[in-house]
Amino acid sequence: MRERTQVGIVGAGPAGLLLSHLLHLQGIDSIVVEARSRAYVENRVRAGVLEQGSVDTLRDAGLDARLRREGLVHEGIQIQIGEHRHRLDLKELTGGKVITVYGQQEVVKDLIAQRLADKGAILFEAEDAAIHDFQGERPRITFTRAQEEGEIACDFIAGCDGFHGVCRASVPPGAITVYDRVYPFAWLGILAKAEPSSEEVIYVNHPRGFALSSMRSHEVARLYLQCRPDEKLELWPDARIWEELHTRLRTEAGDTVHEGAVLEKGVTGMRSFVAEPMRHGRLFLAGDAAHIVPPTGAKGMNLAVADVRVLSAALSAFFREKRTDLLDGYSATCLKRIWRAEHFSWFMTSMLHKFPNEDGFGQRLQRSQLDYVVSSRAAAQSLAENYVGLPFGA
Ligand code: RFL
Ligand code: PHB
Repeated sequence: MRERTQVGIVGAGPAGLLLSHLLHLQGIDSIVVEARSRAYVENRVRAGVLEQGSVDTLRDAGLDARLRREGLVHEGIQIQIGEHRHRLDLKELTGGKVITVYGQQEVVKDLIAQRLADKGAILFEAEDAAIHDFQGERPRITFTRAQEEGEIACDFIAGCDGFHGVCRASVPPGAITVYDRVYPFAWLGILAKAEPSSEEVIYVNHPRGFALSSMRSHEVARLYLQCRPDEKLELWPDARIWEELHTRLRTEAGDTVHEGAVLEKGVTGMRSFVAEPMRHGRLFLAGDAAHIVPPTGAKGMNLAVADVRVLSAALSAFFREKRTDLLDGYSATCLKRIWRAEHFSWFMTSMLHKFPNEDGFGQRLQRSQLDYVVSSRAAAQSLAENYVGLPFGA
């Protein structure tokens, strides 16, 4: 199979799929090449929090019919220190902004349905994808699918293939600078058919380690526990997970955790990572392919949305008006938002987790920061402004 398209996209996560749709709205054609099956990408449980700007982007792109019906609008979050919960009124602190809880896999399902309804090409189960000649005028993507060799000739390649993808790895090492930090803990996450502990997302700093209570609906809870980076899931039967959740989410008012059938269980490592620049000739990296944040700030999917918003506008200016300035500015424009999110995610992670081997000085600094965030309007306002997401163009 040999095909030609304007933009060849590697990866059908939120970044690749949304880019394909935004380009379609501008009359630009693309082909998405994805290693996994449709069922796999639609059922991968990941992020849950959409910033206002991401919701607006999905709405403007006509993708919000189900999001409006099923998304849960949250006007605040809770920070729990020991057994005491404090509410941060995001809406009041940010002059009216809110977040929406809607699973990443639901965003992905909506995007795939829309691309297929628009006759968009998504090549699932494409193995051994490789990218070629992106330093020249005629880049190519090759792959194998159903035992057949495939090749896509394109004007540009969008590397939307996540942290472990092939696109970033195809850039000569000397051309990329990596900044990263690995944290000495991970998250054990479950999805459970159970009533959430609260109507809002709760971030807990507990002497036994961090915990997070979130949800996907009024009947499905999403819960996380800080664990060891090399944690073995077999050591965590459901009963042990629930016991630990009861302990860490307990408040002065008592137990707040409702148990239910565990639908999914997994361990997620925590790291901060940025690869600069995000453009290499005619290759543009977007989303997790270029940067990772620890999930404590709920920024990963939102950054993926922001990147492809910038990229689709830049590609559109190129195809319509032969303008190259927006493509030239892509990396710098995105990196400004990315570094703010990197800082915020590192800040939330540092403030909320128990660091192994932390000395008394470090523990007291952390406690002081927590007390400051829940008692000072200025500190709460800064956290809230970052959490709901900074405006585009800022
Ligand atoms: P994805 O979603 O990883 O998609 C990349 C796609 O590329 C495919 N792929 C390949 N295809 C072809 N050839 C290859 N060689 C390929 N290699 C990979 C993959 O199969 C996949 O389909 O990247 P994208 O689109 O950049 O999206 C990024 C987000 O997925 C990620 O940042 C978020 O999930 C992070 N995240 C959160 N982000 C938020 O904004 N809010 C949250 O509340 C939030 N919570 C989270 C999170 C991530 C978590 N985990 C599991 C890492 C909570 C967790 C637990
Ligand atoms: C989630 O609902 O999965 C979630 C919420 C907040 C986070 C991370 C994940 O910071």
